[in-house]
Amino acid sequence: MPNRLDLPADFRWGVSTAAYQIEGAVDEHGRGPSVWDVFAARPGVVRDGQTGAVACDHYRRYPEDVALMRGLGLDGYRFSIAWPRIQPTGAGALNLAGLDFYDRLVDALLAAGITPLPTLFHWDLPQALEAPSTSGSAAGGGWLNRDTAYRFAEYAAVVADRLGARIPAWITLNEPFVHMVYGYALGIHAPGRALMLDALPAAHHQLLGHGLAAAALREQGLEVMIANNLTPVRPATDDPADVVAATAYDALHNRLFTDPLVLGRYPDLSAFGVGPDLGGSVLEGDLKLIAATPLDGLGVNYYNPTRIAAPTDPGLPFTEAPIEGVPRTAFDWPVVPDGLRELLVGLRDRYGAALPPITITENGCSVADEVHPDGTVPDQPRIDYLAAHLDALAAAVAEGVDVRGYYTWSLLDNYEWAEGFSQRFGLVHVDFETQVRTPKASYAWYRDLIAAHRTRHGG
Ligand code: IFM
Repeated sequence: MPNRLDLPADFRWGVSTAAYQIEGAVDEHGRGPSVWDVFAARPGVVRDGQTGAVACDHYRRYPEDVALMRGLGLDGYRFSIAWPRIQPTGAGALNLAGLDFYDRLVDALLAAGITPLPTLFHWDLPQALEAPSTSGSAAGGGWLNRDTAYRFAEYAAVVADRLGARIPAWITLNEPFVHMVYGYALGIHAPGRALMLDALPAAHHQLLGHGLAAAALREQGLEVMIANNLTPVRPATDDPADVVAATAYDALHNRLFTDPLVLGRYPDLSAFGVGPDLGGSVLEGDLKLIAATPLDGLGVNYYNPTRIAAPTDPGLPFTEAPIEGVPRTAFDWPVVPDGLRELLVGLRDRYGAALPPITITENGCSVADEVHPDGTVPDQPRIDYLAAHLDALAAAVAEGVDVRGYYTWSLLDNYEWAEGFSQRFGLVHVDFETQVRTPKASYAWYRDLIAAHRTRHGG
């Protein structure tokens, strides 16, 4: 059986974070409000009313965090750029102080020998694009509004213009599926809209934004990626009704966000009563535009498989069924490492030669970590999780899937959206009162793995 040390010699090791989850400093140096600032301030929507106003204070403490990354021996660091730091109202005038922060961060990373891998949008939309009435902006409705896709491309172009010479590859969007479902269909995340299937235009407009931004990035000679949250979908039983439900769910979760990029078309969503124009949002030429700039890499965020059964009520064509008999994370997510192999091999089988090279842009688990009196954080469940997933990844590579790198989620414990600070995903423990960083046992394990992999390949 191949294992993680068998991953290819040029395999790239990294960690991932996102702006609102770590930066804090939400009012600093001209940053405008984001939908998350406004949403998290609403009573009852986030556990214990917590917000990302301070988070890990990374905006000020980034030199210490880059030093931690250097200690790991990373090849790459995936972070996100906060759009409201660059364009406080989501359009027009640039906030140079905001750009300067990422300029300094990029310099620090390069000095540490770490390649920056920025994500342009990880859910912190400028609030002005959501609610024009409060901001005077021309647009509104966030990603429900087609105009947001064009604003996004403008923002991508200006950021790339400033930073592109030092950063070869760029990720446009993070997890457009999760953003659509949690933000627009269920209202669990910002901007808190609960539109159910009427949220579908937010899927199309994000993908349109990707296509427009991808063209702008490519014009500057840059490589383009997207980070999709993908899941292998397993029917609960082999009953045909469960299989049909699983096919419908797979179309919504996986194919809706990958088929248009790779195949230039949307999947069949008729099981949802939705036509090919996704609620009237798809206009002539859009799909061509979305696929026009081929992806240089597909980012895959994997956490767990999904088990699907026939619907129990008429609202949706599926029901989610529990996955039993496996370990669970602190978040109660099932731990199924082989699901990663299954997902990757399934993508290769589905898209064949059209599948771009893959990078795992997120994978990790939350553990109820505590700093022990001797200063250690013994997070063995995380080590077990990472080791098993990397072995599953090596198995997929041995089966011929082209996977170029692995970025674990996350460097630091951070703000886990509606769960506040209750879910710790970091290799490094953060005391959110004092901001003291304490590397966990998994930090040393990951550092040693990266070193052992290099030694194995003569590096
Ligand atoms: O913290 C999130 C991240 O922002 C997006 N992907 C999943 C992570 C864990 O829930």
